Amino acid sequence: MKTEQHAVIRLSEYAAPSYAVAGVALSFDLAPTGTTVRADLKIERSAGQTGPLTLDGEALDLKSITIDGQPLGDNAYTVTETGLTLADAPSKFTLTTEVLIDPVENTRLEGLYQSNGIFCTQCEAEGFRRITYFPDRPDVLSTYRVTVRGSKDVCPILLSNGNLVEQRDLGDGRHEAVWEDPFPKPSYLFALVAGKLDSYEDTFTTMSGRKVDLKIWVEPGNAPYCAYAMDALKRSMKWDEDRFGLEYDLDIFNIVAVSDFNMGAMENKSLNVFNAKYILADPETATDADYANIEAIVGHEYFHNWTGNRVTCRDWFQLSLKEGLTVFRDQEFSADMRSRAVKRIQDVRMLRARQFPEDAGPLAHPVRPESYMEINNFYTATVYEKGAEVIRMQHALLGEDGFQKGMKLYFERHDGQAVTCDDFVAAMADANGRDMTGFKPWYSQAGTPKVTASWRHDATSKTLTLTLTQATEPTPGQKQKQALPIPMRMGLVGSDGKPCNLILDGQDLGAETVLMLDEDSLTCVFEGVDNAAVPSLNRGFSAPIVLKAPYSAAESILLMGHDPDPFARWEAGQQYATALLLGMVADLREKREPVLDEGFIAAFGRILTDSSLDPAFRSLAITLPSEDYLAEQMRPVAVDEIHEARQRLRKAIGETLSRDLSRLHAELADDGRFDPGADAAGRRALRNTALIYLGAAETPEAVTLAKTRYDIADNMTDRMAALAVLTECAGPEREAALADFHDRFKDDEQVMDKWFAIQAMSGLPDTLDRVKALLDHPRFSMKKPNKVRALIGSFAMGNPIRFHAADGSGYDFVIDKLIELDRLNPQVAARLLGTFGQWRRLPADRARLMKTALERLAETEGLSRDSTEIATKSLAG
Ligand code: B3K
Ligand code: ZN
Repeated sequence: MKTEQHAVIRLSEYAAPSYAVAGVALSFDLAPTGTTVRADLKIERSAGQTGPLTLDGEALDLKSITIDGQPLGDNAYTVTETGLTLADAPSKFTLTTEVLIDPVENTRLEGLYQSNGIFCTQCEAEGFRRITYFPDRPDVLSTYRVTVRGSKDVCPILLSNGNLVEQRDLGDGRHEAVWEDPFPKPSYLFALVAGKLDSYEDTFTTMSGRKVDLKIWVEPGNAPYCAYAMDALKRSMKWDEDRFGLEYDLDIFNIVAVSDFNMGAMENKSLNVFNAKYILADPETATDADYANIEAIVGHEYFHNWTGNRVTCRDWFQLSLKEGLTVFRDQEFSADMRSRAVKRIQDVRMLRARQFPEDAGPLAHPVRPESYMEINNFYTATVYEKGAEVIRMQHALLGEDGFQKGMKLYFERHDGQAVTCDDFVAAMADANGRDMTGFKPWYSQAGTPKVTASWRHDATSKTLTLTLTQATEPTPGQKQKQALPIPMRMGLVGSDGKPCNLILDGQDLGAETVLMLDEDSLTCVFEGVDNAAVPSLNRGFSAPIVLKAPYSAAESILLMGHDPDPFARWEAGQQYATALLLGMVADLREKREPVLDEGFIAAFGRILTDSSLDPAFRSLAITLPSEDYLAEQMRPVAVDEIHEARQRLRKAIGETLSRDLSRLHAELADDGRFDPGADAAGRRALRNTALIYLGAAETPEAVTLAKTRYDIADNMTDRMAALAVLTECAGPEREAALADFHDRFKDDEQVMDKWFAIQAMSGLPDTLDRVKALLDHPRFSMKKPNKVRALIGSFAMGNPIRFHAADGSGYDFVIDKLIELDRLNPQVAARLLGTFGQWRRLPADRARLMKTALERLAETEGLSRDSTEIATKSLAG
């Protein structure tokens, strides 16, 4: 494998930039295959710095270069595939370059590209260097003046960051717009969009009374689908004022939705660009999960205006400085808008599904990584979601007031700067007069700590002795692990179901406390415990750890029914289900008939019918842990038995609770008026979970019920739930529903993604053949990331039983497509490739097949840096 050609970048080698760029003037003459970009950069050597001036630049065709208007001789500069170096640059000068770029050929979707005829940019992390020569690093902050020229027909709308300062007709069928952004920003926040766009408009008045024009720009005809995103934006703006005291800082805020985008969205200053999937919604085409995602992502990008844009990262190793913090902020926003308990459960499920496997696999890295080959590979669940947990623990340590004091100091000190994670922790510490040094290893140590709990009740002394022990497995490049400070929020639930008072060293702490496990082990003796109380640990998931606690079935049932913390109630059910399912897996492997635990099903039934509980919570509480989660709990992973055990338990629940499920299904029918709010969505979720369990019983009545629900559905949530049941049951109803769905939505780009994905995730044996056939569907294209993720990504990541087919056909198929995709869009290819890192966890036969497929990709001539890094680490780790 040719890894030598890709350099490794290290945090330890960070050096401040030798030149500053005080001002940038860009002018674009837009044309699909030959756009000219002229850049005038006001450059100044930084005090005390020596050395040549190196500007990054890739895939640029340099047409001219001058210093202070004087053309440069050929030996005054050198141009390579990655940049331009000026050996003897003066200490203060204006550098002017003119380059030609090709937006149409740009299938990487980094830099300037076209999506459905719309010009658009994506610069984070290092896309700006594909637009012009520039020190493309986040610690070079400049003000930008951007002139955009384009055809009035093809590009009636011309947008960039900041304020529109001039607009004129050029008389030759072209026009120009000039935008100025008064806030200094790094190049990764630059954006330009031009094309035929409709707008959906509104205004927001900030807390100091300034009126802000809000515009969401979409492909023609899509404006009616922007109402929810606009509402989410206005609520985000208000929430950031109310909770964080942060006000928007310009008079205009634009969002553009495009069809082809490498990720969810991008927080460019005052010109956010979104994957259309996270903007467009109406009840017929968007599920409740889509609505929730739109709210969260619109919030997330908006919140970046302060956490990311006003204060940015010094270098890309500090990515979590803005991402972990902004995820924490968007999670809190959604929690304040919806049910806090439900949001917390969803976030933890996501962390366990995506981040825990990452932390336990060959790509494990700390929240603040120490090295990378390709930075785009580090927009990970660890940097984002674990990063948010690291912020959440600081919030818990300092309390809301203390945390807000820390945020205030952070902005006082660093507004307009590019800083580090250490600067953030220092602001938190200094604002609260606390030493937080001990907390910092959470940023630098990879791996999920495992905390083992044990306890003993002594009836004579009326004490309960609780011991907590922590250990973290080695991760690639980090053999030695240290004890981390683990805040463990906990309580004791008496055998009568009532909370006990916690008395430690004679001190009454009330019903709940936070223990700090900051060494290998901690033992606490709770006094005055007169019955065999059960510890309820890591309430609210106070620390991102794996907890191993020896609960008996009866103890789990007690916590499921009585824990005052809703997260802990949910967790008790999940852990009970996990133990039960893993027992069934062991039985299946030993060819024994698995034991189905009736006590467990009865406990599920009690939650199902407990009308005092929020329906959204009930829906989550009766959902079994995923196959991937179960796989995480065992080595080697018994892929087939996990699937089989889960199917059997689902079926048993469906059959045993069929009366309650049918009754609930009938009771929860809505009155036909769609409301996207959390309460109505919660009722739909519970009703559809009931439908899914009834479907799991696989009776003809269940199939008929699902088909009827499909036919009469008046919203996408219900339609998709019914379709999900049907796609698991071979037969005419399934084919009829899939054909109907296709006919209804074949012209809708976003909805067709759902149609591709649901077929790719079907557990039926012919799924791979179907997926292969769908590659030829006119709507499918390897150049469209959403389509690739829907069809190939859903198969590789959302269909364990078919992806891990024993003959290796699933692996071979996905690798073939990733080799093809790597040439078009390395970033998206590398993202999907990560799943091949799990080969070591599999039984020998599958491990060999998966590894062989991965090796085949690794040896491909001309493989991108992105995929090379993932493949190399996955093979080595
Ligand atoms: N900051 C962008 C992600 C950019 C990803 C580049 N590979 C979106 C976000 O986190 O808000
Ligand atoms: Zn972000």
